[in-house]
Amino acid sequence: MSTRTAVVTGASSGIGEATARELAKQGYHVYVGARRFDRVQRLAEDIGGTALELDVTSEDSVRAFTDAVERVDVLVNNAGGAKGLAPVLEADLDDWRWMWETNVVGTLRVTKALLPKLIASGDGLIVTVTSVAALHTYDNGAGYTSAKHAQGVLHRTLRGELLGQPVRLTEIAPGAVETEFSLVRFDGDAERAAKVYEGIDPLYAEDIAQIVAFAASRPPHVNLDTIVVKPRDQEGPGRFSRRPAN
Ligand code: NJP
Repeated sequence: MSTRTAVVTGASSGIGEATARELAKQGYHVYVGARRFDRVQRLAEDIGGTALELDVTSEDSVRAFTDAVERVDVLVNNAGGAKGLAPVLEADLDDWRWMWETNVVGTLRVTKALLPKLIASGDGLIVTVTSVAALHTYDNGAGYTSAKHAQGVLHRTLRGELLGQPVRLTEIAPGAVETEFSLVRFDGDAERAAKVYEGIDPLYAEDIAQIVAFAASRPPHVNLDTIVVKPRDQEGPGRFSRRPAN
């Protein structure tokens, strides 16, 4: 049997990088894409995969990336993130555009381009990393929550549209995972980013990667539809139990 192949978008850090490592451990040849090519190149060397530059907001970049992938059994739509935390009254339109272009249209571009190959694989799987922000709203978060809701709707719509095709769809909606996510959200402000995880035991990228690998290792007739995963210390997007600072 030929080697099963996975594609992980946004594999230069966090959940994407950990997922690529986990799938490689399961025997997949993994195509890893992100804008920071040096990082995905190092990762690909480590796991015996293939690194490709990928900007999901660019039509040309997605075309070059998806053309280079000959076969795909598992697609992990992971590239994404948040920019800013502002009430609607003060919304930064560029931040909103970034979030919608990356999380929503980016997922659409990559999925649309790889769908024929996923179907042709005979047992395809699309994993989309959305968020608890795809299921709930929170104050000052509408740019991100609306984008993640839309990304979730895109993914869930495909579940119906692909009925009868040999493709499974799994949405993973995580709560707080300690990655570069908050650093990106707060424009490189490390102190502010660290506060998000202060006094809690957050999830780590590996926790999500193991869930992706579990979904991928189910037999073809088993579709894990939606997996919501949060730290024990988190009840909802903005509701945490925090240990007091020393
Ligand atoms: O964050 P981070 P996570 N084209 O910042 C890539 C969701 N999530 O691992 O291009 C291609 O470490 C970026 O690569 P680069 C979240 O919304 C997280 O936590 O080199 N790739 C990097 O590899 C996201 O969908 C939390 O900058 C692009 C990766 O995305 C997913 O989990 C909670 C790109 C981001 O890695 C992974 O995020 C939650 C582009 N245009 C949902 N733009 C959480 N961490 O708490 C960015 O509910 N990337």
